[in-house]
Amino acid sequence: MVSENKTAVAVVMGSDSDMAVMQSCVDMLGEFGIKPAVRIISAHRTAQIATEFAQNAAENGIKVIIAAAGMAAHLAGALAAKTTLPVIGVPLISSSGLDGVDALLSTLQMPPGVPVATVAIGKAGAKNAAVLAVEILALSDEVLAGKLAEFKRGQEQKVIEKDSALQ
Ligand code: RP5
Repeated sequence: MVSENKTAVAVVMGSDSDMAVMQSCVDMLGEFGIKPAVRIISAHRTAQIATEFAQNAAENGIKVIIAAAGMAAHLAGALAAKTTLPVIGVPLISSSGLDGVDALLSTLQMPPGVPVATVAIGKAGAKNAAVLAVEILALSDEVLAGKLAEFKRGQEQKVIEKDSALQ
């Protein structure tokens, strides 16, 4: 069962400066009982380690890789180049002054044949990366599928309650 595999998801980020945002991804995975492997690996500063991580990920039990970076955000693409696992890219806002659009395009604009499933910039994207990873894993995990359905129902209920409070 995937839900019993504590390392089914890897959350990789380019720098420790990305952790503040990516903690929300880790927390969201935690809501589904998933404790990810969390790594700081840079596509540029530790390129060899990035390659080795991606090459060995499947063998190490990883099913989905979430990769987050800012600036020239090549991490998700660099990992996707070296694995057949699904890679979810999270573009982050950095000190570049470009509001994360630099990272968005760097993550998103992959050549045909090497996809990176790119989510929104920043914290919203970090949370959605976790939900998307759960959705992928839930395809072959009934327990996780149940938790996912419950999560979606809870989300719906919250909006309904907020709407009712306004009436
Ligand atoms: C990227 O460069 C990292 O993902 C981070 O978002 C950005 C800046 O890194 P630091 O200079 O803060 O380490 O590779």
